[in-house]
Amino acid sequence: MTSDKRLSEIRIILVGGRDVFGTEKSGKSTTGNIILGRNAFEVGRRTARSVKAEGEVHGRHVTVVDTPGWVWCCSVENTPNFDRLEIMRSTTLCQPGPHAFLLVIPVNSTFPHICRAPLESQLELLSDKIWKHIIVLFSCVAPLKKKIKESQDMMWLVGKCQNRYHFLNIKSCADCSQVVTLLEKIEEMVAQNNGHYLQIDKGISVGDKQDIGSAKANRQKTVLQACIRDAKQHKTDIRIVLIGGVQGAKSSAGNLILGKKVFAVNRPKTLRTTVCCAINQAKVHNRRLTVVDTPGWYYNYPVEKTPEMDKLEIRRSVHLCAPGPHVILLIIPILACLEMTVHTAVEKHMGLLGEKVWNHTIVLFTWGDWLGDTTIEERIEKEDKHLELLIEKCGNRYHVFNCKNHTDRTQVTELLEKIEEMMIENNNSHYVPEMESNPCLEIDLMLKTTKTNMTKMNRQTQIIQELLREIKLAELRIVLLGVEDTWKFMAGNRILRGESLFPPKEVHMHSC
Ligand SMILES: Nc1nc2c(ncn2[C@@H]2O[C@H](COP(=O)(O)OP(=O)(O)OP(=O)(O)O)[C@@H](O)[C@H]2O)c(=O)[nH]1
Ligand SMILES: [Mg+2]
Repeated sequence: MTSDKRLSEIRIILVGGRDVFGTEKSGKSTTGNIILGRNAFEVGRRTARSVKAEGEVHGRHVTVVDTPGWVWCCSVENTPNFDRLEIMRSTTLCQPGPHAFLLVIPVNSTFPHICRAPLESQLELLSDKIWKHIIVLFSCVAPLKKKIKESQDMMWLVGKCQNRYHFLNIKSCADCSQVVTLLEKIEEMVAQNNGHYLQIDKGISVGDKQDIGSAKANRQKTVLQACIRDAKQHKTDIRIVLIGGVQGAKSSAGNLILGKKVFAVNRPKTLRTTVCCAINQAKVHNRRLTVVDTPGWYYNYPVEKTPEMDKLEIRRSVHLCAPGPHVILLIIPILACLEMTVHTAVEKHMGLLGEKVWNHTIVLFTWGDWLGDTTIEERIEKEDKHLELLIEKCGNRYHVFNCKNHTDRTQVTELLEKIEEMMIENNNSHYVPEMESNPCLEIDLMLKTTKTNMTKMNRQTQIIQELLREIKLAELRIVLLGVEDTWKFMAGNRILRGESLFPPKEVHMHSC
């Protein structure tokens, strides 16, 4: 590379998502540390805010900004506001503008087709001209060019960036040459952009962060006042119902509360794990705890679209712990975004239990590790007003769980204290289930009908399978029909991931 392309100063923003059910991190902070040649960014926990670090690197002054990762398959609209704002704030940390965005992806991860549109929405939120300034950085332990070439989606991504990519061996911090080559690739890209860095017009001012402070203080005060009240009075028997959307960590929270793995989490090859209510008990901190786990609903589904069986199960949950639960824990994963449709779905599904349920409900935020160094109060402030309204509906009661951390039992004791305070506010009364119709009888009837239908369906599947076995096709084109995109996407993905009985050799998915 010619010396006239060399820059005295380089400003870089690291961006990328997280695969929540797979490898998790993309490796942005590690990448930043390798570029700067020192431990400038914390790698032990999630990066929840944009952070800047700088240093002299191979004769250039290099500024690196690390940013929070979004969930790869979530578009901007489904990303919590706090994360969105922090990603946008990254640009204000490298004024007058970044020369390069490094889109960090672990080379071993899959980047499925469904992540394309979310990725575009996330990046284009920063600027519609951003693609001219991106280099795909494959974090790896060995360059795997073949792997990229084999993946249509990776090739699409590299193509979007005009074939700019770089392999960074994250296990080889001592190898300076890989950083020098990366800096040269950035300089090459800047030269192609006529020496320009990216001028951002959509960024937010750093000052935005300041108004978080006072609101946070107010909220913490309310929580503190509630905590002081009667904190020493322990109840001996507490009945708990867990309720919330699918994959929100209901079962994980149940296991954390009971201190043992009794509810199933992550059943392989299923879209959701808990399909009917389950009940378990344990003695915890001198209290006898009964926990009922329930099937979840799909987050933005109106209650009318939730299967009748699930609705009955949700209603049955409060009957399972007779005479009624002391608390309903409404599970909200921190990585979810609570906008209008989701909010309505929560209210309507909670409504299945009756109007009085709110007096006995505590919001339990799960995925506490997603907070990084931020607090839940900061995030509530930045989130859509619907989340605030929902918490208000629950008498401003909320708590945070990191279900991955089983050693920190204080998160459970603090929750139990909050439950006991709420019980005192409710004059020690538990929630009394509405008795007009008995969901248990309704479920019995439904099960009988379902059994007959299943027998019919199994026979039909058998016939189709036999037919397919006889006709050997080189190519198989399938049209998925149905009302809801989510279901079709899920079914499509299962087929494309090779979970079907007859996976075609080469697969393409088109949406109409
Ligand atoms: N990082 C992180 N992952 C979590 C946490 N809690 C749960 N998970 C993961 O989230 C996924 C779903 O957890 P579950 O407890 O099965 O969630 P659920 O709401 O019971 O799911 P369904 O029964 O399928 O509706 C699992 O892969 C868990 O390992 C958490 O606090 N942090
Ligand atoms: Mg579950």
